[in-house]
Amino acid sequence: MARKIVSIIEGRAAPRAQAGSLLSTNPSLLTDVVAEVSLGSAATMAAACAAAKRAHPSWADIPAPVRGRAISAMGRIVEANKQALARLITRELGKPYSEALGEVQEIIDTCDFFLGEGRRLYGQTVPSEMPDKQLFTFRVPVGSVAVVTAGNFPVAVPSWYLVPALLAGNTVVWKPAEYAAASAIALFDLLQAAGLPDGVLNIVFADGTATLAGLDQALQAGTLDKIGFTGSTAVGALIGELAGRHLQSPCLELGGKNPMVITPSADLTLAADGALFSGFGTAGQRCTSLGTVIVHESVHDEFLAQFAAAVAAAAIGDPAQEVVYGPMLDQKFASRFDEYLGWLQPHHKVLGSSGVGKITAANPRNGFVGDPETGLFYHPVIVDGVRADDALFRQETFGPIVGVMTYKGMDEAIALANAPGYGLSSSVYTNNPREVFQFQRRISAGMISVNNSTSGAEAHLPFGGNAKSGNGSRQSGMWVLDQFTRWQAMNWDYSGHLQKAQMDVTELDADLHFKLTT
Ligand code: UN1
Repeated sequence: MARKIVSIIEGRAAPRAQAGSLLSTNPSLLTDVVAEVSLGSAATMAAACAAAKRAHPSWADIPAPVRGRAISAMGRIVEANKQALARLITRELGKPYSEALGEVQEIIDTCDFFLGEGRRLYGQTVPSEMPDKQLFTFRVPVGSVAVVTAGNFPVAVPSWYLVPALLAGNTVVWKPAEYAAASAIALFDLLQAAGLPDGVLNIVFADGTATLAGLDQALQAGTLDKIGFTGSTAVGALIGELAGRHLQSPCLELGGKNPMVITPSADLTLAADGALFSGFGTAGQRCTSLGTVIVHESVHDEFLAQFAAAVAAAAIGDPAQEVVYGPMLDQKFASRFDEYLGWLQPHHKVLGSSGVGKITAANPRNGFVGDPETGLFYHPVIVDGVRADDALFRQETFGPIVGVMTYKGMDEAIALANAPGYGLSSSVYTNNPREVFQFQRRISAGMISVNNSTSGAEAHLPFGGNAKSGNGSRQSGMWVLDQFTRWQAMNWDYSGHLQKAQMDVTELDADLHFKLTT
């Protein structure tokens, strides 16, 4: 049964269908409509930001340890609903159920980390250069925050923003992906159940154009203090430009073309396993998905044979069953993936499946789990012989496709790994410690895996990228607090007279020409 979903501002449902509506469908069973979503307009977005701004002072006044208790409750409430939420993610986005459970666990982990932060949120006491004077620092909330997220991690990645933002005393407007609306409203309901006052967390459903226009209106009205965005590099640049005009620095988590370098000393079976998981898990639709394998020429043939065999044998299909991956998230990703397949060239050798493109009765996949005709299922594609000037090498290809190329020396491998100009995740397979640190020092990525896949970041390490992958902002753990708080410095002079810094400082009489006489 399709749930009817509307934006919720200040605890009240926004008027229905201000800007039309859309259906969120099950990508493995397209006849199954999961939700009917009323879309808001730019005015809806702007109204939500104004509501968040109004709610901010009283939320910031609630002591941080009390806000931490709310985060604790969120974690327990999500935990008690783990299976139900995971089932909904599998139905709405086609993520295999075991992965969906992992995704929900990532929210719980995030809450577990930040509930304690409510009793820390440390500032410092700092000695003054004057007597009878003290210096302090405080972390103060930024204010009202808009969080715009993608649907490939429909609840975990949003929680990386929502949980620390709320804990730190900010109020939030969340704009989830429209095609993930049912999962989003479920998380919203679970977080609300922790007792958040009206207006502290608001949710808006809107298309990209209305969202950008609404953010612009809110920035101009002074009701929006920070934007968090996870999505494409192109939209990230638009948001960065908009925020920059108002002297704000957004938190941007964008795309990736994540490399995996495999050196001669690597365990090739381990590398093939890692490449399968990071290349094809979530049908290659993670920001951290493997883009290109850069394998030393001496082990290329052996690695490729193992990788191709693993991919050919992988179970693909019904995400409610034990599969490596299910359908594409939504028709728009399926259509784009069809375009990426157009980048295949005669010099490429394609491996990994019994066909290329959409899996159908006429273009079957050996061992497919379920009925491919009901959904948006695609063959996995390994492309060997990728060259540095191929579009497939240079650009993100959100979907089940992995390029393979060779290198001769480590300098060349690292140059190729950096060449596409992204910088999110990366991986190196080696048993040579020297190579690990060579790679670590020179790779442009924000995240490095050693003998592990490019995916699978833990919820308390800094997550984020550089260059086309982001503006250097980091989420997760203590690092994300720098996104949602600002440092405030205070000095308190209780000497009773004006003491001028730098000028009235006591000087000790040092003999700088002193030499030992030996
Ligand atoms: C994303 O793709 O936006 O590291 C996030 C991982 C997950 C998160 C990915 N824990 O693959």
